[in-house]
Amino acid sequence: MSVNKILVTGGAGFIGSNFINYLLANRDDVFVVNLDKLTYAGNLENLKPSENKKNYVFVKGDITNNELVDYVFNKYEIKYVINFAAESHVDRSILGSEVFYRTNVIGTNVLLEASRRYEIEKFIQVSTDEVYGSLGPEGLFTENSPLSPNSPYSSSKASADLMALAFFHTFGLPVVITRCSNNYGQYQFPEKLIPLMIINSLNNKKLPVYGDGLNVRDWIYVLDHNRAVETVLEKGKPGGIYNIGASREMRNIDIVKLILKKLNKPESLIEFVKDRPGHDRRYAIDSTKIKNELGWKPVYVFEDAISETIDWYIKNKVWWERIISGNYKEYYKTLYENR
Ligand code: NAD
Ligand code: TDX
Repeated sequence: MSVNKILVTGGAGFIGSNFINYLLANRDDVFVVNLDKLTYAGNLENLKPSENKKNYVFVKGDITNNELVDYVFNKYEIKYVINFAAESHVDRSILGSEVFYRTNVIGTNVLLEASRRYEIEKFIQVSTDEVYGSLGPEGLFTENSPLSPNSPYSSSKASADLMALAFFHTFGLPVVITRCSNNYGQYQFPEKLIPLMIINSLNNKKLPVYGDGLNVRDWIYVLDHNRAVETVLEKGKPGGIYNIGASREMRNIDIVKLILKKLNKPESLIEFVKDRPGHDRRYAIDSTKIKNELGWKPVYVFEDAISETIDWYIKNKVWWERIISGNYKEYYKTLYENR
């Protein structure tokens, strides 16, 4: 299949930038338009490997802006949409939820309506395992697990999923939904667990572990997620939902200890702090469907990929120092001081 004009939204963020760099390094049958508002989480430095390519263009803008979105679809004759753009951090959604519903719900609606008008070939809604809520000690999320989101963030993502499916059922828009587990890798914004713990360790700062540290997340290397989205772009069935995961469950405290060990730092840096309100206990993904139906499977080994990720943050101090010296300081203070 030759995929051509692809609109990637949120392509200056963590997963979107890795996706664009991956796609453009591996194929020349695509033209990528990256539409990104450049919020605090968007960073064009992430796209250095792609920025000078002839089959890549960046448009700064907001997915909730109807006129701009229409202009982009029209000008670039968009045939495929991959919607990564979102407010993505649970803790920020607890501090203030409005922008989450605006971007994640209204923004998705604007993109779906434009996709109808321009009769696109496929719309991938990049969703999350968090829409399923929280698991007990046993069991896995399948695509048939009930939606039970617990945070403003995950409820906004679940809302967008339902809207996207409604556009498939009502209008026949070829929508496919992906629900991936927790990603790690290069260019992840330092507010998320793994980069936050790496950077604090490197700076000999306390490592704030929420609650008892026994919450479990199922980790996948970002490039495996990118490969899965590419597979869904080519072969995903319209109206379908695909879970994506690498079956690597870890307790938060074990991730933190692993990082400290790798960096030769003492465990005395760990500080247990007040829990996140409504903190989901455990996520774990069953990705049998995408494996059997589409032939994707993860290829990166956790131990190697986490080491590479830690090395990347060691080598790319300039990248994260610029971030943590700006508005991030205020955010960190609000969330962690006197917690
Ligand atoms: P991120 O926060 O790093 O990046 C989000 C990007 O979206 C940023 O570049 C930001 O500028 C852009 N953006 C935000 N609001 C926008 C708007 N209104 N218009 C245009 N652009 C806007 O997020 P991420 O971790 O890369 O996540 C990408 C997607 O994957 C999200 O939809 C998220 O829900 C989903 N997801 C993330 C994970 C994870 O572990 N990080 C796991 C599963 C699913
Ligand atoms: O300082 C911290 N201390 C801590 O104990 C932070 C930032 C997190 N945690 C815990 C909370 C979670 O149990 O670590 C775990 C991971 O936290 P996050 O990195 O904030 O991720 P999570 O809340 O699991 O959500 C992530 O995965 C699903 C992404 O941020 C979402 O965008 C994605 O949809």
